[in-house]
Amino acid sequence: MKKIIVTGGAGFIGSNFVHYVVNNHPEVQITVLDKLTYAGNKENIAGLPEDRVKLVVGDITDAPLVENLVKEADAVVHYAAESHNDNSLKDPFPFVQTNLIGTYTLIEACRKYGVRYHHVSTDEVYGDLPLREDLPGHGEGKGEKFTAETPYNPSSPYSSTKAGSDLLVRAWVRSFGLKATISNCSNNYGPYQHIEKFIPRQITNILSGARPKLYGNGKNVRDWIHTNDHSSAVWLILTKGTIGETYLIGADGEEDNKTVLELILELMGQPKEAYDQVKDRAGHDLRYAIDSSKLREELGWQPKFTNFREGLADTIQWYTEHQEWWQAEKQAVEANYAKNGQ
Ligand code: NAD
Ligand code: TDX
Repeated sequence: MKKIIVTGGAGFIGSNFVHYVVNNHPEVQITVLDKLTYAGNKENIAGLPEDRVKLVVGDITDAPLVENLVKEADAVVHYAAESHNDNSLKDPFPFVQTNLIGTYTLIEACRKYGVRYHHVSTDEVYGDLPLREDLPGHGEGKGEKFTAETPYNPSSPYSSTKAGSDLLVRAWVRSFGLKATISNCSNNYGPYQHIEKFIPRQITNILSGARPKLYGNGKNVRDWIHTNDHSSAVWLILTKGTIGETYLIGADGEEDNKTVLELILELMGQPKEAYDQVKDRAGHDLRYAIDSSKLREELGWQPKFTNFREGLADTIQWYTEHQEWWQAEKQAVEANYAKNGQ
């Protein structure tokens, strides 16, 4: 595994993965293929050694470009996507184009040149779970977290296109012998996350003197994982995973949104109630929770960044120290939300 292509390597999770590989696997050379949409930023991978990381600005739906890169590579790790649920509710087309046609273009090239492929996906393909408080035994029983056997049941245009892309990969493995693995991870947090997403939006609101915005009653639960733990899991699956298998990645980090917001407010020295409740998201998934025992037992993976309070404090510090990274976009992102009453 000497030469890898990382699609979406200028986005949030992809760029953290590029940093992870550069820091931990000195023998690996990385080509980042990224369109630099509003969510991609070449600053995210600036300053890395030029002999190890090359950025190609291009679209994963561009088949000739993709083929030219893939034929020279040992593996493709596919992160590029349209990734924000709220955007997918306003305009689903780019999600269909990038998430479905883009994945199709990559797996066709990998099949043609016999290249190893890892598909990065989300727990949202499984739909949502009831809140623990509504379950007998408060959700400790079997079947109350997502596993690789949970039926697909996506809710939003975003998650349905991710689900479709996973199914393309599964079919290419079975029908064409594509050398692929799939991972479905829970909600990531950490540096370089776009300020449209929940945690960075609230931190940058407070830093800008605006009030945080909580959708609905804030009881919705997300299973938070530090993006560095996601990176270590993807590297392990890429190098030690069984072809054709799906691995769920999660670090037992369930928290409801109101609790996360109150923790951000506390860590930033604000009163607990200094936020606005705004219009709920249409079709808002209630709870996600990952059972990652397969990854832990078969591949020996363990998350390292499991102290959420500490991870959040570090993330707040990162946004505080990198205001030039997000400030130019803040007004436009908030104006867009305001149009929707959020
Ligand atoms: P992001 O929106 O921050 O980054 C996406 C990147 O893909 C950007 O750099 C963008 O420029 C690039 N891109 C978009 N369309 C492209 C195209 N057509 N061609 C080439 N590049 C293109 O997303 P993220 O949050 O870092 O998510 C990365 C991946 O991880 C996605 O596949 C997402 O579904 C998955 N995932 C995300 C989370 C999460 O919590 N954010 C959790 C599980 C899985
Ligand atoms: O301002 C906000 N207020 C709020 O209450 C925003 C932006 C979000 N929320 C809520 C909605 C969700 O319950 O916070 C939760 C997290 O929202 P997002 O950051 O938009 O993430 P989510 O919709 O859960 O999806 C994320 O995790 C799974 C990523 O964006 C996806 O790419 C990934 O697949």
